[in-house]
Amino acid sequence: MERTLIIIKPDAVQRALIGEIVRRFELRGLRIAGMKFMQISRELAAEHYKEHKGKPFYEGLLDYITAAPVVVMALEGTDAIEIARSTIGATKPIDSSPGSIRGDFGVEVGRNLVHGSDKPASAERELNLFFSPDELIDWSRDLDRWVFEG
Ligand code: D4T
Repeated sequence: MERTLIIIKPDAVQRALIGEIVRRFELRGLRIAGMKFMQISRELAAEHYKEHKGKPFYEGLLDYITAAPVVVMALEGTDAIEIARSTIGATKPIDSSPGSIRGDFGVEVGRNLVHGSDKPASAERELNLFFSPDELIDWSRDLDRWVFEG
């Protein structure tokens, strides 16, 4: 089982897409381990996106992610990181397949609706940034044996 951090970004929240996006991850089979509605501070945004510091889009990225509330989710499941990223679609909506969230609802890279961790080390770092241990719940669903083989 792997965990990943998902952010339903300000554009998706403003466009009333929270339910649609949560629905897609739920129907894919990933299990929610944590979820909250929050406003990201400039400091937290800078920490989250520190690998992009100095890039031309960095300040705009911080403006965007702090512009309105977001929903953060911890999702878990077999290969949850890659599974979530395929449901989200490619970084640039123009490259995203129809059927993915960005491919169905996105146009511009700077308004790409959802974030998903890109590898296990990032997932661990990002989950620690956005959730305290007591906000993440260990539980199982009755349907898990119909989604996960193990
Ligand atoms: P996030 O991190 O938002 O889920 O996006 P990705 O994981 O898919 O992509 P990323 O880390 O490479 O980019 C982070 C963030 O920066 C924005 N961005 C990126 C941008 O505005 N212009 C650009 O040219 C690039 C490469 C979009 C996502």
